[in-house]
Amino acid sequence: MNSQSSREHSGHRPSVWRVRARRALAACAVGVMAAGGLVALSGTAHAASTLGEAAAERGRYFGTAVAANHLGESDYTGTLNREFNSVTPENEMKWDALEPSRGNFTFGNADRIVDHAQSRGMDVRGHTLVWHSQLPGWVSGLGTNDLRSAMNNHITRVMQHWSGEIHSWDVVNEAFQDGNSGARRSSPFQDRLGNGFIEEAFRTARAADPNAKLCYNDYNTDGINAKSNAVYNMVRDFTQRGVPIDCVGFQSHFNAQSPVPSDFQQNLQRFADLGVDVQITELDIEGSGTAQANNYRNVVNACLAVSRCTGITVWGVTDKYSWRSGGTPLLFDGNYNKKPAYDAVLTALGGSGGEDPGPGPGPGACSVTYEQTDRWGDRFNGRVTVRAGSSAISTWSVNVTVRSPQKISATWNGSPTWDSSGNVMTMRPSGNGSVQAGGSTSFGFTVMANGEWSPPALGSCTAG
Ligand code: 9MR
Repeated sequence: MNSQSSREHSGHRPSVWRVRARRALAACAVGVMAAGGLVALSGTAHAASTLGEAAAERGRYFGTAVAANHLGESDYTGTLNREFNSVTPENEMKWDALEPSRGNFTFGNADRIVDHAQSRGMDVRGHTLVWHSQLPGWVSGLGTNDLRSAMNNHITRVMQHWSGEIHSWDVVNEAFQDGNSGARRSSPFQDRLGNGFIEEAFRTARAADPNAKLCYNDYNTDGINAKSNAVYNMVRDFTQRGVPIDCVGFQSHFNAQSPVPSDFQQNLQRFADLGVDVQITELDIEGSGTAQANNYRNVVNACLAVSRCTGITVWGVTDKYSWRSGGTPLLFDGNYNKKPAYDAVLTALGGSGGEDPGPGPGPGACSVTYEQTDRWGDRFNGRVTVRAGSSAISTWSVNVTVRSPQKISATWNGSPTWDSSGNVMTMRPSGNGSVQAGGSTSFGFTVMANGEWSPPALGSCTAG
């Protein structure tokens, strides 16, 4: 069924704008808290405790690939709704799903995902319009003129169906060969329409939905190599000639054979320097435990270090449904438990814990939580909340360790001393340090990043 007209008349308008407005308000609230300096908090401090919320506080989205047939599973949807603020349909927007025979469009499964996302205020990435894979046989069988018109018709019909509702579209996917040649991949589009098919697809896409960001998306382009050089040269050529392109997607499927490259950040940055946004679009990393967590942390830190890296999407909610069936590459295990990689990502984003702090520490003890309250181009503010347990404490101390070359340039609401390296600050109360049972107090500080944006490490709280 062609549901285009029903959708166009259903009054759907872009969720994107609502999301933007909400994020602006949230950022503003954080700024006001920070500007107020200060404060003895009572009750529990609020740190971003989900991936989406933490990423939003860093001006980015955190998304996941979603499969429509899992939306009825409560753990799946519960995790999706709680943690993520962007979705990419994993297969439902591919050519074989949307136009299985010429001119017959089937939008139903993809609509379910878009509707779900909109009802929760999530962004949607569109994936993907022109790709050699999951391409129905009827397309491969067309001659040159027919193929050109089928490609442009497909782009136009699909983009207009969700006009204004898709944050970014992967207009062309995986058009370059694997390996080291930097050459184009053979496909019906490449073989019949020649090198110009990518440019033509982007021009058609811009006309079809001027509100969508238009991305080129590929894999094994995450580091600097012959393939990413070829994509880079194409994007540079497009930007020089005014061919419409807004973003480049780096799929970031990593495993032992294809590890996170050490020049990942440098590669993202060189594309960003061309004047396009960069996005991490299909992140998954095989492995487990600390090693996997460290790899995820490196990827998040690379994105955070590049101001035009606008968001990260992991390629699935849970290991249970990953396309890498044996690889446990995602942030939630098969039972939807958070993995160490989850904690690493949340912490790298400046979030905290993710867990309810619960009833708090016992008598005569205290606990601490950290949150980033603001960030500028060269520095960020952090706040540590000290919470008393089930009895009052008369004083407290906490170690805060920043990572060189970071330096703490200012503090408030506490009396600091430093170790000889200058990286470990011991904070004690500046006056009366008593905190009533179950109550809390907080201190704050400014960290000059000097290029290093990881959050400080907190020692445990010592009560007096
Ligand atoms: O995750 C997708 C899997 O369910 C499909 O069977 C597969 C078919 O090609 O595509 C997977 O997603 C791919 C994505 O669309 C493009 N980049 C590589 C992804 C993993 O193969």
